[in-house]
Amino acid sequence: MIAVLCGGVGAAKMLGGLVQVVDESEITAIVNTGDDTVMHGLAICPDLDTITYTLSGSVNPETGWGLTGESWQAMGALERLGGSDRTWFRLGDRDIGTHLYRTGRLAEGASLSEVTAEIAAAFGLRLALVPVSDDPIRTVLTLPSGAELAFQEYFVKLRHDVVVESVRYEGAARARPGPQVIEVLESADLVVIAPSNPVVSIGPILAVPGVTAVLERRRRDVVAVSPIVGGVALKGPADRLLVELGGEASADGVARYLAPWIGTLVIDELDAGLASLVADAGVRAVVAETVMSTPDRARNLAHTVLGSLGSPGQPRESSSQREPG
Ligand code: FO1
Repeated sequence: MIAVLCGGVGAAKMLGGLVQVVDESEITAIVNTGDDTVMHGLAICPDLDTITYTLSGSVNPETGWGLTGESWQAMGALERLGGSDRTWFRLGDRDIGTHLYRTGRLAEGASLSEVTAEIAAAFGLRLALVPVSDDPIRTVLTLPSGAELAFQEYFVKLRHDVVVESVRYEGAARARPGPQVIEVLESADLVVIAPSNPVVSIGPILAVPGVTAVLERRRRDVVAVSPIVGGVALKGPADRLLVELGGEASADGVARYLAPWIGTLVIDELDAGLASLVADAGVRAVVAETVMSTPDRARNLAHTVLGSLGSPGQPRESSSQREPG
């Protein structure tokens, strides 16, 4: 069984590659909920939905989130009533159906894990899609002025075009891991950290009590894919956030950021020259084509990730691998 720690778009593509090479039922996706929000009273879980829509073939290919072939009647009606202050976060008519269902089921007393499994099944998914916690976690970004932004205000309303001084994951310290999370991390043959933003997508997962303890223990079985290629994030603000929070926007910067919890980092061919710096961080570097611009490339990357720990019985450590400290 393979456990995958997931954010949104990059993780959805990675999962799309993995399901081409292993049976979908062998995969558990443990998903960030720090981006979750309530808009107009509706419970919205962008990363869970992005994965559901992508794997079911119904994601909007232009945005990577939301549904394909959407209409926007509800947003138009809302705009007439409340103006753009109410419609900066765009909810398509069909997408709203998902949020109505989730909100209704949560109000009936179902847990987020239960509702997520129901939605995933309705979209035909066979993998286990699990929120990292059923308790609310909210990523909050603090600006140099001291002002605080909820994640979607930062990401969508301000188009992540502001300098961030610090990030916190509200609620994470007291959040209980989702029902299967720790057990899956303990028993998985391999734990994959998808090429998602290390700060705002993977960070909230790592902040849930119990998660890092398992990863530290199982570090040699944990492989991450760098979301930074050639010094830039393929999507979103990962490059700027890493720098703003005192790290570096590079494959080796990702290695140093994740070093306590990963034994291997898959880095892009463009960054092959950084492999020794990754090794200096105590992380084994595997060089591959990591940009998943087509389903074939996602499948190839999945092969690399699955093969990165070597075959059973084979030594896992290459000469460039060093344990930290
Ligand atoms: N991203 C945007 O850039 N603009 C939007 O209006 C927007 C709406 C939206 C609605 C539902 C949903 O599930 C995702 C949505 N996203 C939107 C994407 C979302 O903000 C990000 O993909 C993630 O939170 C970051 O992983």
